[in-house]
Amino acid sequence: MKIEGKPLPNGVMVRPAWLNETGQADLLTEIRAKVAKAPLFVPKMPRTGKEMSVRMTNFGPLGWVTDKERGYRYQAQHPVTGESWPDMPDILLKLWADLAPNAPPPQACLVNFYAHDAKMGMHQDSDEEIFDAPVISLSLGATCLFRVGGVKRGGKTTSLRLESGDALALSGPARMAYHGVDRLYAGTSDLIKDDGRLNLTLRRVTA
Ligand SMILES: O=C(O)CCC(=O)C(=O)O
Ligand SMILES: [Mn+2]
Repeated sequence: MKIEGKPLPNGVMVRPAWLNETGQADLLTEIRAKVAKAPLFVPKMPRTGKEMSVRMTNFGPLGWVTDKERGYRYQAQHPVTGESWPDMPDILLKLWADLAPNAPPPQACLVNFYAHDAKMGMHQDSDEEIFDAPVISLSLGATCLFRVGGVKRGGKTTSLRLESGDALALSGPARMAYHGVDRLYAGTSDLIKDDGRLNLTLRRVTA
């Protein structure tokens, strides 16, 4: 993790190298087996149907999905296979317990796959029914430039590099902070081929 300039906004917490290299490789193996049953799909923007640049799937009782017709939502089934989502890897439940010991367990784990040229626009995580639990994520593979601002769109932002194994939490005053991924850096990790990146994002959805 390397912060570009300014300090992190209140409520943004980074745990550099939360997961070591062996743990990252083991988690990737586990993710591959689960993704074989719940394949990556292309999320599409509500109304316009524009494709997002990440490919995604979910683990856990609920999954976040989006399509042109029905927009952003949580559902218990994979939109293509109709099957329940695979269970969350235990190490991610440990991550949640470590960083959010007082919060109820996470219900959704978004799995975002970034090819070398993928990015994610600035957005708030706001489709949950409750916002008192943090959003916690783990990065694997290529380093990315992550950007976080305040709770209003267009305010000042801070950029930081998230490396493979780094964990990030948005909690309290930063739970509704705008954030996004501006770019990936080639040649920063050998974990995922062709400079790819995976982000696992854990969220509590209901009270
Ligand atoms: O890839 C990341 O680090 C961020 C992912 C994200 O913000 C999301 O899935 O809502
Ligand atoms: Mn987000």
